[in-house]
Amino acid sequence: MGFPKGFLWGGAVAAHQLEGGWQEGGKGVSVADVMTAGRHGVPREITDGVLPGKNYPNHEGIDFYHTYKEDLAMLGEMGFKCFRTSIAWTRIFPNGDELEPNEAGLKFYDDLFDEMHKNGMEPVVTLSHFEMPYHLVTEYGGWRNRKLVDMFVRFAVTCFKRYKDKVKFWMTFNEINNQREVNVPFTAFTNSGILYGEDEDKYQTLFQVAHHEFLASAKAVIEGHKINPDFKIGCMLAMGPTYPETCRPEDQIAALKEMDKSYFFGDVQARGRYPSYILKFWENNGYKVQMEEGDLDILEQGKVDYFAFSYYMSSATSGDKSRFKELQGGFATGVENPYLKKSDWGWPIDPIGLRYMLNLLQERYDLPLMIVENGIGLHEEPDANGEIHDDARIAYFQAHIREMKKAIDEDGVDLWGYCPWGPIDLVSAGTGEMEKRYGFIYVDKDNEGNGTLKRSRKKSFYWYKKVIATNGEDL
Ligand code: BGP
Repeated sequence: MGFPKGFLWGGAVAAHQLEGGWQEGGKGVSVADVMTAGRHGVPREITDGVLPGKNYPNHEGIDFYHTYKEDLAMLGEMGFKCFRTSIAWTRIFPNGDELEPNEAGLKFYDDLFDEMHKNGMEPVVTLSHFEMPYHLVTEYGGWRNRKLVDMFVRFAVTCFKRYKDKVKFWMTFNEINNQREVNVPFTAFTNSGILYGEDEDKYQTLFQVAHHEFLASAKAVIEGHKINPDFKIGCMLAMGPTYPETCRPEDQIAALKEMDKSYFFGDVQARGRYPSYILKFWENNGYKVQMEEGDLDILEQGKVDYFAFSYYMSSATSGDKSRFKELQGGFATGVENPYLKKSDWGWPIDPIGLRYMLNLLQERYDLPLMIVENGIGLHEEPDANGEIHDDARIAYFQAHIREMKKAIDEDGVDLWGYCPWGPIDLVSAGTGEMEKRYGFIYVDKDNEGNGTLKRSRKKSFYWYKKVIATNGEDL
């Protein structure tokens, strides 16, 4: 009973949110490098290239590019069994359209993966985590352009071949469904390198972009398995249940339709075909997705081996749209759930929603699952003794891990691992702040970029260490 032997306890980060070294080792400019720091409630600005006098937090990150040895040693001290990070596409192909990779970039990840193994961690690697070469945006129009499929596959195959004996767990695109709200420029830009035009039919573009990404992902899965049949290559979606506001049947249908917007991406990647509800939606609304002969076979052959997802919150909806409000810091609309408390950034906290989500995914896909992000962003300052007593974080994780355990013990869910987001404080993807802290390890740096970058262990560091040591028994 409890967590299975070999359960992958770890943590998750993304290259652009912590590495820094944005111009080192031959790295090219990525989309993350042209986004300024925002603030809670103030979106990040996407600039046309890198402009002088602006604050670009991802340029330095937390300097992990130079400090990864010390940082991995600290995470190793907590007993991490795995570590999820991404490969910055721009370190390997600085512009994205080169035919030959950049050796210095490849070498950096060789060393990084070696260091993880040295510290007892299995690398869990995302190929595209909210970043791509900026050149592919300016020259090709981002994922609107089918040419990106082959460029991504070249990038993927280069990584698969180089790291085939060092990395077993892969993911193609981070939160591929986190662009379904076409009114949020940030997610469309980071995931697809596109900014929608004023008069553009955004859904038409979104579906075409998604088709290209599905193809790229499926081709990567097919090629990856040829390179190493033991690879486990997963999809990665942002998932959280949408509850109906009441038991009115209209609310139930609204909730179901809302969930379909996310399932759509998982259905294609895990079931290998476009689901009937989306084909009908296209037909009814006159959307035409351009496909070439053989595309559908590629999707079918390139099904993923496991389903990875991030879980931060649930949401709620109603059949009556007049009840909708802007929620979660402007990132979503829906109705308030009066049963849940919220984080400082307005994200509802719902541990039971995680158990519910695990069940929904297990039933729908019947694949092994991996929680590759979960956590709470908090405002934190060291006290007079330089200590951080992050009891709210401990309480958050205790509650979520308890529900994971029920999903395993009582519901029969096949869960491979758990990677809390940002085990070391890093740059927030949504706001670009340092102030939205997720870590077990504190990093001395503020929103303006001031600070010594010194690392220190928070109270939760010792707590999570104990959780891992007891395989989730002592919470
Ligand atoms: C997910 C992203 C991560 C991460 C996390 C927390 O959507 O995959 O990159 O940043 O959200 O979000 P934020 O950093 O905006 O608090």
